[in-house]
Amino acid sequence: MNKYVSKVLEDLKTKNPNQPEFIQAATEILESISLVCDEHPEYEEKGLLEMLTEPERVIMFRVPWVDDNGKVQVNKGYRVQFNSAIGPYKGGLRFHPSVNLSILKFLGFEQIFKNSLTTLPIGGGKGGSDFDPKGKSDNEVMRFCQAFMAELYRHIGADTDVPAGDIGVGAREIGYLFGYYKKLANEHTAVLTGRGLEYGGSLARKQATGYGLVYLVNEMLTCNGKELKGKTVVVSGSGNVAIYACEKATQLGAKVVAMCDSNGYVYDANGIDLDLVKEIKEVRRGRIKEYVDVHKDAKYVPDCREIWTVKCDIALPCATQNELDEKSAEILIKNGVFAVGEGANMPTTLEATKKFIDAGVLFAPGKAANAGGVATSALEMAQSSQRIFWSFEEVDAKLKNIMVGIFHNIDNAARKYGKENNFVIGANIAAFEKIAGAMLAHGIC
Ligand code: NDP
Ligand code: 2IT
Repeated sequence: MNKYVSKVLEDLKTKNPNQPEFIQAATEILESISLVCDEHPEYEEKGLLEMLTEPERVIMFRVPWVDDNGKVQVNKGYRVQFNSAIGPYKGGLRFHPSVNLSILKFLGFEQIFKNSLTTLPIGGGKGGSDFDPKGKSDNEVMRFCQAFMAELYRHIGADTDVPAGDIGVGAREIGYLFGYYKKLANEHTAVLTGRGLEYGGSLARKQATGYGLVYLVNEMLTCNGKELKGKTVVVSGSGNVAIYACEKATQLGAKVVAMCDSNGYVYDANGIDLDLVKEIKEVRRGRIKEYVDVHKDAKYVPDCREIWTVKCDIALPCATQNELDEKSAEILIKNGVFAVGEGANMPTTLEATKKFIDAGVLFAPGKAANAGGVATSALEMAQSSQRIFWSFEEVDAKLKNIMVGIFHNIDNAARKYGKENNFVIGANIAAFEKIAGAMLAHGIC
């Protein structure tokens, strides 16, 4: 490995000892760009990698709110404003009990590279809270969102930092967050994306991450003499990304046979009944095991990690980080998987990723494969700036174009450095070259 890269990585590990997810994301990216750094000794003199791996700003705050029993609850709130070289900070908010600084720094760091790949003018950020929306009443969720925004509003803005959804933050939460921002700031601007269609949102944003994932995977398959049609697919998760990945894969002729939530997975040999999944998850906010109440011939297994034992041609992990480990990768490979597309952020461990690449599995990394969500967020911002709305077909066509473009960009970058079909290295290099160019142009700041 390049000496400068290895020194920055060692320092990063020493300085952030309790941040395993951040170290994991940084290790993958820094190792990938080693070849580029060999060609650019000036990066060291300019301190480029030290600047890149340190967030521009981290905001941490308390979020006190009152539950339905009149008891005061206090959660942690965060916004990591990681890098604004290419555009305003942009990235989702995650509400999940596991949220901590390490997870938000890994997500924010990944987001810089993902947003660079979209070709659109957005920098990288991420935020959230250890608040768990599960099991809370709508009023509790509203009071929490208001308390969260009561602090966050002073740090964000349509040209400064534009949050959106992520795990645990969907249409309901964005609505409450937006309503309170509007009240506090006294302005109706594109300060959040994923907004409802009635108040500035974009058609196709809801579908964008899942559809975009399948558009990119489809292009990767086509360019490698394969096709999606007729293939068996496993999609983990049953949230926003998973549902629309399942929808697009099915529309393109694949059969999705399994989906999950954090409690367990369902297997339906006839192909997942997505209308039922939408009804359970989007309407009732229920659990995936309710699927087998309707489809008696489907099977429910109360262990989500076991989903990777289901035989498939294509695996689309769309739930959360590190959900697919080395052992699962070995089982998938043994069962004949030939493509993996990461709908979630860093769902595959470093060891599992290596297994897939060494086995010749076509592996589309999340920062490229799931970039359709944030790309469409940027299209939402563009529509807001113009005070107009594009049709579903227009947004969807732009999304598809962006995803196909991303695949060719990362494919070309991999080839340029002699790493044909290593799309992990290709994505990291293609993203980095643009970020480095912008940062160097701005000088030391
Ligand atoms: P949702 O909250 O809509 O759904 C999350 C899904 O993942 C649920 O099925 C949830 O199950 C499951 N899940 C969450 N945490 C865990 C866990 N610790 N173990 C097992 N399963 C878990 O989130 P999204 O669909 O929006 O996000 C899914 C992934 O996609 C995340 O990694 C996110 O960062 C990434 N992503 C999202 C984008 C977006 O536009 N929304 C864009 C790009 C990436 P349960 O209900 O049981 O918690
Ligand atoms: O991880 C992601 O890219 C997201 N959660 C979407 C971010 C966004 O700003 O749309």
